[in-house]
This record gives sequence, C-alpha cells and structure tokens, in this order.
Amino acid sequence: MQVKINQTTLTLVQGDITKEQVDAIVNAANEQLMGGGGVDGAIHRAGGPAIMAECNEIRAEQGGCPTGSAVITTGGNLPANRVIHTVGPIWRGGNAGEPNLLASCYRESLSLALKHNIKTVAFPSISTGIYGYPIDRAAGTALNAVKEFLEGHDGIEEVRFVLFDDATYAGYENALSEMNT
Ligand code: AR6
Repeated sequence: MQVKINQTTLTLVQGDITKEQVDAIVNAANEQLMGGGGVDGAIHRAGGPAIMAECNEIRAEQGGCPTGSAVITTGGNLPANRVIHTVGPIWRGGNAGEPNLLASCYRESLSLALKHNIKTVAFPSISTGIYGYPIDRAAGTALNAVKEFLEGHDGIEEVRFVLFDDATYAGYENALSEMNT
C-alpha cells in the first residue's frame, strides 16, 4: 500500500527490515543501546559489531538514548548505510504519556534523517513487540506522526514501514485507510 504526502511516498510493506535497500533503517532500541531481542537483535546480528561499537561510544558520551529520542550509527554490513536507533515507550495502559512518546520517536528519527541527508528511511512498528503497545493504537499514532512531519518538511523521498507479521501489517493498513491522505 502506498500514498503520497507532499513530495514523499509513504509505503507499507510486510518483511524483514534488515534486508531493506534504503539509506537508513530505524531500530526499536532500549535506552541503554545495549541490544536485545526483536528487531534490535536482528539488526545487530545482520549488521555486525560496528553498530554496537558506535552505540558504546554514544553511551560513553551521552549515557544512552532517552525514550522518545533518537541517535544514529553506521549500518555496518547491512544494505542500509545508517541505522537510526530510537526508543519507544513501554506500554503501561495508555495514560503514562505513551502516545506522545511514540509520536516523538517518529519525529525525532525523521529529523535526524533530514539532518544527515537521508532520502529513504524504513521504520519497524516501534513498541508493539516486547514493549507491548497495542498495534491498532500504535499504528494510528505512528502514521499520524509521520504524516504531520512530512506535511511540514520536504527532503525525504520515501518513508517505508516494514511490518514483520500479518497482524501488524493489517493494523497499519487499516490505520492508513482511515487517515485522510
Ligand atoms: N524486521 C521488521 N520488524 C521486525 C523484525 C524484523 N527483522 N523483527 C521483529 N520485528 P520489538 P519493541 C517487529 O520487540 O516492542 C528489544 O529487546 C516485531 O514483530 O522488536 O519496541 C529492544 O532492545 C514488532 O512488530 O520492539 C528493547 O529492549 C516490532 O518489530 C525492546 O525489545 C517491534 O518489536 C523494544 O521493544
């Protein structure tokens, strides 16, 4: 599924983000940038140790990456040149600021992409795995945050959501169909 927002193409695909041929892929990381399971584990496995080496440097310099913010490293051996690491909120029922923090992940990642002249960027579904964010709610928040950002900023050619399983893809497809694009 694909729509156009200003000059940017917004695409939904199902697949493994580590295989994507884009300038940067986004990682759903943790605040310590220590690696883990889910898409984080897959990215470090596929990209090799150069990614963790840069995460270690960032941790030494600034102590990690607070929830809702983003940092950038090399893509190591990945097809993508860069990895943008962002930290989604852990779902605590929805009244602990989760939607704002999740939206901030997308905004901060796209700001960082623009700053680094990245033209094509792929996102996973941040927070909806180990962090337990319900897919339907996350999909609406994610797509709205990206749409709002793209309405205010030119320079990114494509934002691609790479959704791992059927249920996640369906959740994003529904949310995008319901949006005014
Ligand atoms: N490509 C695309 N999406 C994937 C892939 C992949 N290769 N592998 C998993 N997903 P999660 P979170 C999907 O748990 O909820 C880690 O331990 C997955 O099916 O990766 O933000 C970190 O270190 C789900 O739809 O991220 C943190 O501690 C989505 O990616 C914590 O998990 C996100 O699931 C972050 O949890």
